[in-house]
Amino acid sequence: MIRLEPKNLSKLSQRVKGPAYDRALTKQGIVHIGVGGFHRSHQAYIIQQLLQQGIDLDWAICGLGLRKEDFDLYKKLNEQKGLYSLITRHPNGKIDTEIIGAITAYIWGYETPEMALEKLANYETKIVSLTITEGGYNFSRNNREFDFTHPDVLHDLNEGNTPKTVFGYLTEAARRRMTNGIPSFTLMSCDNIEHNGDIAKKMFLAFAERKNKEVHQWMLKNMHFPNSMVDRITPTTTQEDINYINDHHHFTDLGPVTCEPFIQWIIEDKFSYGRPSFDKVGVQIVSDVTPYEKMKLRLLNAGHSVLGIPGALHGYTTIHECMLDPVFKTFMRLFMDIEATPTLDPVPGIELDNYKQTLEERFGNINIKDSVERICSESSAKLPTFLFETISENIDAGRSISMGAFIISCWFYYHQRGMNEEGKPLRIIDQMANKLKINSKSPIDFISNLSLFGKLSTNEIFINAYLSWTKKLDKGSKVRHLMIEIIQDCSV
Ligand code: CS2
Repeated sequence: MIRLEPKNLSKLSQRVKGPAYDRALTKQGIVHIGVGGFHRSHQAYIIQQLLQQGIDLDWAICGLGLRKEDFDLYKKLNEQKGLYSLITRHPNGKIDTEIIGAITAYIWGYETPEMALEKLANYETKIVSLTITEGGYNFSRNNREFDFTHPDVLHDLNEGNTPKTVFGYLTEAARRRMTNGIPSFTLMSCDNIEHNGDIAKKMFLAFAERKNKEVHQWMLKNMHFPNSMVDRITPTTTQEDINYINDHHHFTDLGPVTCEPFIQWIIEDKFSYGRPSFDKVGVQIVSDVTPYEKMKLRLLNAGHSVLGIPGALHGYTTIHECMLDPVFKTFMRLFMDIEATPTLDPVPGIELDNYKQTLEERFGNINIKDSVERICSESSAKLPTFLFETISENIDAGRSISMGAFIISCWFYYHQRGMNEEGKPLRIIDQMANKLKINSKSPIDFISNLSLFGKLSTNEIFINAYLSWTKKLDKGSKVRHLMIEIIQDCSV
């Protein structure tokens, strides 16, 4: 079987769409930290569309992994010299496959830190982009301040230590650029956090200020941090995806990515050292991204959790399976209409009803098989952004929080029981899993963690609503049954 690698590209081009540009002529203007499925279905795909037009050849991507766990992808991508297939699965069963060549190198900084630093400090690097996950910004939920107690952060603050964290790496890279008179790169966060650019700015500057005052001043003056809203549902790659490439296109790809057809990227025009012609490939450039990101986080991302957490307890394994159940579908829509939408600001050019309708269609895409396991993973980092703010604002405005509180009570049982209602164990993937398990002795203990639940942990209205559901679940009520109860209450 022919393998996916540069020397086979011309042969493969008869079977499947691929890079029509000469990869050797490109320069790596972007270094991306946190290459995963999402980066590869979103940013790398967009960059490929630019390169295909023969423009912006200076903006190819060098992937950078700083964690031990990045080894697996490093190995796969290095064997294929950054090439991989993107499999886009449409709701009607149509499948498009495209070989993406926009990632032209990958550095595993965990093993070769100096190589990573050199790349970050290189004058050709003009943008450093990030998908380091919601939890990667190292701030406390409670006051949104940088957490200086993290052992790796303490390690990185020590003079002369080789960095371990993204904060250590980027501050050292900034120091080298400052010393060598090289302009600052733009730090472009592509994570699902409200004001992701502002948060990145606050956290990276907080670290730099402690590490080196001069570098901190230089970053403050020269480094820009655009806010952005990024969107494309990208399930975890499965063996089925690997087999699909084998069976249908007759070549071997060690790391394909599957995604939905929908793609959106809205970004503020705040760049330190130039940017690709994003507008030529459908990226929207705006002066303020706030209303868009709030809409996406509180409808799409929260909608996912609202389906996924009770879905996992009920025994569903994918999001589309939840959507096929009228109870889950109606519940999710009611949550969006009654609890999420009132917290949103007007969104220029977007009709919210249409947006929500599109979300229902996207969630219902039967072909992408997005697992509830992926949706529930790292909920301790996701829910504070996707859901807690909505609940707090509704409390302040005297509005209903019934559905939001119900989801948190399901989340409590998810950790306490560790199994679904059919008695099947759940695979819980969360950095805080142990802590949450220990805290799940009682519903009150569960929400007592101030740095996670913030002001909700002491809010009487929230506690009462949340306990009213945990009591019912405790007495044996089934999740789906309670969802029906809530739906009926809403229609009275
Ligand atoms: C999901 C997101 O992680 C999650 O819980 O909601 O990964 C979502 O699929 C993406 O943000 C879509 O753009």
